[in-house]
Amino acid sequence: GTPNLGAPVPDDRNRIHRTGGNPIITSHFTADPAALVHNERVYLYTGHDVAPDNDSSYRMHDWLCFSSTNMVDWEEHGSPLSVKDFSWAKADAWASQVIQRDGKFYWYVSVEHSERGKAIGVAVSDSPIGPFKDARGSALVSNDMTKATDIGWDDIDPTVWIDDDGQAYLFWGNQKCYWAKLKRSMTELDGEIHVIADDQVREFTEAPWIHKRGATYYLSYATGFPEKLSYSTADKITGPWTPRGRLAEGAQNSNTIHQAIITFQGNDYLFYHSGMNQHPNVGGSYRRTVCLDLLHYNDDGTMKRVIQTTE
Ligand code: FUB
Repeated sequence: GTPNLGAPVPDDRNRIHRTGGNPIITSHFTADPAALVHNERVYLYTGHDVAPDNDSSYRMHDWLCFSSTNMVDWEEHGSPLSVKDFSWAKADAWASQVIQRDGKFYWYVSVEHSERGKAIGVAVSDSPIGPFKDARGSALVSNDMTKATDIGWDDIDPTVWIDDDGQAYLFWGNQKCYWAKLKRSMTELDGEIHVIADDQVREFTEAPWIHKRGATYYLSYATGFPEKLSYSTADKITGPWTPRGRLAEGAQNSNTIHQAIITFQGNDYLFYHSGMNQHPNVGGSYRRTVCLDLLHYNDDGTMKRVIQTTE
């Protein structure tokens, strides 16, 4: 008979694919997607893997920006921000996110601090495609290396959220999920750093991402290693959070998966990265590539599991 190509499969998984095909970016190896909807356009901010094929370490010096009006065609906006733009940082353009407030765009990034391990910085621009410049001249979040209890690698993977009352929040972390309020300026923490209890974000590895649907807050994150995606929900941005299980299995050929979730023109989308090949180039855990699939909700507000599409 005739193969029933493209028909939805009758289970709770998302296999319908109307995004132009994975990977969505083939001009560079890209990782750690973050997406922003602004003026009917989706801005995609990514890390930039430049490790040679035989290298087993992250080689990441700058971030890239792309945009699309249809989720199929992606325009390149080059590299609007680099580790070099932070005088106090020395390496590792790791995961990031951009948010708009009061006509400005704030780009929160993970970097290696010159003296204090992994740290979070923030850059600012009048435009979503830059140019961006360091908004502080110092780290927004970093370790105090004089304290024996400080962990050198946990201040990574910022995600930022502005709640309905205008209060902004920063979530981040590795192994532990932290959050703090941000001042209206968006460039200073406001008050103490909180740690989400382990049983509220089970097996949390890294890569928190906040989104809201209706009255429900969703905190998605990478779990285990090699990473899968899981999520928790809450009635308030400050928690408590209830684990809701798996959002996606691991990404093809990559230890990490780092996701971002947006709604655009009535559809919900999951961005993540995989290690799939970009013919003729070989992909992998240090040569990743941003992918995109549709995301669907069940009637009770839980998210259907997303299966990576590979073509
Ligand atoms: O890309 C470097 C690091 O790997 C990110 O900060 C993590 O989320 C993981 O993807």
